[in-house]
Amino acid sequence: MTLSDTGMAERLAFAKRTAEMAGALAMEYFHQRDRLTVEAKRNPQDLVSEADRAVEKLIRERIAAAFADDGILGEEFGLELGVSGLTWVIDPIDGTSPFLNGMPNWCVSMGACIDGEPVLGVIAAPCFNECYSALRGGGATLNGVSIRVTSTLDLRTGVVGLGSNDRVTPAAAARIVESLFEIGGSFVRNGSGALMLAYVAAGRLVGYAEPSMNAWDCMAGYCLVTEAGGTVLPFPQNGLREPARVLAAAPASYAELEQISAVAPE
Ligand code: LIP
Repeated sequence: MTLSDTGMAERLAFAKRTAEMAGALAMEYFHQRDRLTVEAKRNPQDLVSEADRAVEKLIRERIAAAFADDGILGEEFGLELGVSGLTWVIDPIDGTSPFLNGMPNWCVSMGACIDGEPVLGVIAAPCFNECYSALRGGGATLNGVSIRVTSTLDLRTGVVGLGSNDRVTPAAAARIVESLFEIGGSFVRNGSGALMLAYVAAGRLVGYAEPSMNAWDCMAGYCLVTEAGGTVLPFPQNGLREPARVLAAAPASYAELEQISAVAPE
């Protein structure tokens, strides 16, 4: 299944505008965090507030008005099937924990898939005035300027992004860190997998690894990394419903990072 180049170009322009609007709404909530009602989902580290729901509602309403035949999968309101062959994959606020704790490392992530393959990615980070975007076959940009994965740094000279959650045993997560340290590597975990994938695409991180991640956290970032010349571990063709292992890196570092991060989630 494919959509016309025009159709995809229209969706990219729409996604950039929508992510900008969604980011502005999220910022309003960000500046009023003390008034939010925060709920725990799977555990006390897996949080949600009305900010997440309101931002996803805005995005879904705009998609329904502009591309009524497209499907939508969002973190907070689930899956609505479409008939166009394209499904939007949305995380309204990726990095909910940093967001609720007053830190700037969060983003709005809008991906789109055709037959389970990421074909569009827009990640807006309002606190940094940055918007990453990519269309399959069209390259990746940061605020309109072309970006590429690093061709100079590796696992020993650069920094790796890591993610983890309760679906991964503490021992497994620690083993990844231990293996990275054993080769003289270094890592960051900023709480937003989508934003760290965008940093891989921009050459700021050498790679990103997370043993179990949801589709809405990674599909936009996967499109960005691929279009920036990086390598990604394909997300399973399971309808995007179940979490899966996520791995993305500059090509020269991918195999070694795959080996270092190969742990089984719970
Ligand atoms: C987050 C992901 C991150 C993961 C966190 C959390 P959220 O998404 O971006 O990779 O490690 O546990 O799931 O919940 O902030 O949208």
